[in-house]
Amino acid sequence: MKTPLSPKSTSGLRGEYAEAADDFTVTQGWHGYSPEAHDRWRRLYAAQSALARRYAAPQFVEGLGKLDCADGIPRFKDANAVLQPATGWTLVAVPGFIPDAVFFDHLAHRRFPVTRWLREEHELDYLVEPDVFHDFFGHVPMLLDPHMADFLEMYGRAGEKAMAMGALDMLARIYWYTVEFGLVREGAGLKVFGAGIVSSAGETVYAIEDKAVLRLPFDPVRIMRTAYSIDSFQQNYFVLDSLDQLISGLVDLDFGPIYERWRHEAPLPAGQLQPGEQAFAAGEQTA
Ligand code: HBI
Ligand code: FE
Repeated sequence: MKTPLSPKSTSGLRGEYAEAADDFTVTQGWHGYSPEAHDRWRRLYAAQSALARRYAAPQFVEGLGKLDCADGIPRFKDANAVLQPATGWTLVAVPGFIPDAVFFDHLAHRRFPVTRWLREEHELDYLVEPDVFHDFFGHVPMLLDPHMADFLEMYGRAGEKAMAMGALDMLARIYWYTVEFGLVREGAGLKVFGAGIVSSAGETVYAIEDKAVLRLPFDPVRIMRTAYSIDSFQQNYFVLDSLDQLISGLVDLDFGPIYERWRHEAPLPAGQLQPGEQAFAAGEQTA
């Protein structure tokens, strides 16, 4: 089940699953990061934190500040000392992607899997797999927000039923269009909070400023029916009224009948306005 070894690097044992425990956790191995890797983190942090101050939700910016991680690849242990008293979450180190059922089980128990290795110099803006910059910089600040904290546990708990009903794709789209690529309304403007956006320089600007990309109001059933791409900027985003909607918009939803109704239908293509829908304009900046 565990994938074979790939060449080791000094950026944190990329793809090294051999030593993982049954729940796919590993030790972070913080002392194994090279000075070059820490320097790469510092440059990624400087660029993305500057963009975040302008384009990201205040909850993200505030959470990032509390993590105090500008100066190099952070120790997960130090982050846990901040997270645990705040929202009860614990970071666990993993070698990369882990099986769906294992991922859901960690989330259901408020453990967030963080990939331990850092991207290489030639893949600075975006990579398809999660690395420590995406997982830590992108996700951990929002784990300090009580709505995201509760929502991720709910998502983890929902996994088993979705898998049993053959509707994992539908549930995964909720995660994709919120946790990874979510936007939220903030005053007169729009802000980003999804980890896939805030960890990418190009997509942070694009998601807010592009004149043509579709920004649709948050609608869980619409989201569960909408395809996405993993290797290009998104063709549509969904906009929350506030982060509270992660809870209020989903707790009362009866997923069983929704899965039943749509799980065998082809998803709606990304980037297409459906009849009767209205999109948001590009977000004017609220300075
Ligand atoms: N593993 N490390 C890691 N990170 C993810 O985001 C992740 C995963 N395994 C499965 C998974 N995501 C998704 O396919 C589920 O959310 C459905
Ligand atoms: Fe992610």
